[in-house]
Amino acid sequence: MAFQSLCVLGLGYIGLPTASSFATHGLRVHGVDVNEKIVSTLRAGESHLREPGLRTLVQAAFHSGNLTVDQRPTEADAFIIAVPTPLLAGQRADLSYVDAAAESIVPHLRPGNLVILESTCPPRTTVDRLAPILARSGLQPGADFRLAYSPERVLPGHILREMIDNARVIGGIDRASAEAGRDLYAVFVRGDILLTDATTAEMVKLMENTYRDVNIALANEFAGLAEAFGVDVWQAIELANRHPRVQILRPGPGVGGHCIGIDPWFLVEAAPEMTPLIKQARLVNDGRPAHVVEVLRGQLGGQLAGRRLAALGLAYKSDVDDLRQSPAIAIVQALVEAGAEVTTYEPMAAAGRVEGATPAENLDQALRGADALVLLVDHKPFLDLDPAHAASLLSGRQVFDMRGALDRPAWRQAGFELTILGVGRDGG
Ligand code: SAJ
Repeated sequence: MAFQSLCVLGLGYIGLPTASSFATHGLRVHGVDVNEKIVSTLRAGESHLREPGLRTLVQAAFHSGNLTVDQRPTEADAFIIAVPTPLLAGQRADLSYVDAAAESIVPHLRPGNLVILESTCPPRTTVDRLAPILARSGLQPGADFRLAYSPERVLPGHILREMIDNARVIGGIDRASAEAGRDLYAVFVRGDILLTDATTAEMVKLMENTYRDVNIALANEFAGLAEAFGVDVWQAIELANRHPRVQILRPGPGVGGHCIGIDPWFLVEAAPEMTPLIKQARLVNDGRPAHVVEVLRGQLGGQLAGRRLAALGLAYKSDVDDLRQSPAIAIVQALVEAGAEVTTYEPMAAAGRVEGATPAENLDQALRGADALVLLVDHKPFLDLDPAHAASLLSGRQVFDMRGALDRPAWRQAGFELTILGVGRDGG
């Protein structure tokens, strides 16, 4: 199948680069976002998201004359739905954005069209939920139009490269739908394009992120054990990973972002009695911010009230500007609640704020006069921080490395007492 025009619904971290890539590859692309502010920002030639290379790509897409943006969809050869699927209270998937996007397509759907869902969804969403909504057009999925599920799999911070190079799974409601999906993505995807059915593709996506969540939970549990047994977990992991069939991930202050901390719940919600391990991993990772707060409390003489803490990083992981479900934010909130005087600094998202904490405009401002430095996110500028310079600004000499990322000898040399996540009293 050949495609001339495309409508992309949702212009977030996935929809915007996807729409822009198709536009720079010659398709006429109509990008849709219900948020007026996002549409006007894009029309002004700016990107509302910070992701390496994205601004340049979006500008190239507009310059090509192939990209338009609006709050409403239009007719097109193909539609891609890339809207969020957040969690509701009670850890249930919120599919209202998917429903609304599908409903907005209905009046524009024509025979021969292709509809692709990219949003992460519980198993069977494409077949049991999306197909019936689209059938309200009077057209039958499969017989009159093609319908497929194709999960995005890109890593924030590396989206542009991974969107092109990663293998892409396309699950059709029938073979012709999967093949139509392949023909569309082959426009810019260089990785393998693997065809399957829609529900398998949904499961694949959930399995990938659940696999990562469970493995991070394991690393976090090891970190706790190392703290209890006087072991340096970072050294232990490095040694264990020399085994040819072991690859332990990194412990940390928790799992944030819009994907890994959410998607496993879609499986738990769908089959609670069949997912004790998946649920437990979620609980382990969600318990990490509280653990970090206890580590700080313990090292600061059992008392957080009145302590002046410089909290470095609010994003959910290094070198991204995304603050969604960030464990760093949960930790700062808890420290503020415990009475600590917290100054935060987030170089990737200047607008990042936590109620009750003081946002600093730069690193020096964050450090000046603080009793302790608390590294919550391993952003590059923090790893490049010169300990001697930090010593000239901080009042106290305590450093909490909650990512196991700092250069220990350099910080100790500058006179700091280090507390490293996952390192017991005798370790490190
Ligand atoms: N984290 C750890 N230890 C690790 C790895 C990560 O504590 O060893 C933490 C991070 O600090 C962060 C969270 O986990 O808070 C998630 O970070 P991540 O880099 O593992 O993943 P995401 O959420 O940025 O992107 C994931 C990716 N999925 C997999 O690697 C299986 C990406 O490929 C998906 O496209 C993305 O979810 C998504 O959109 O679903």
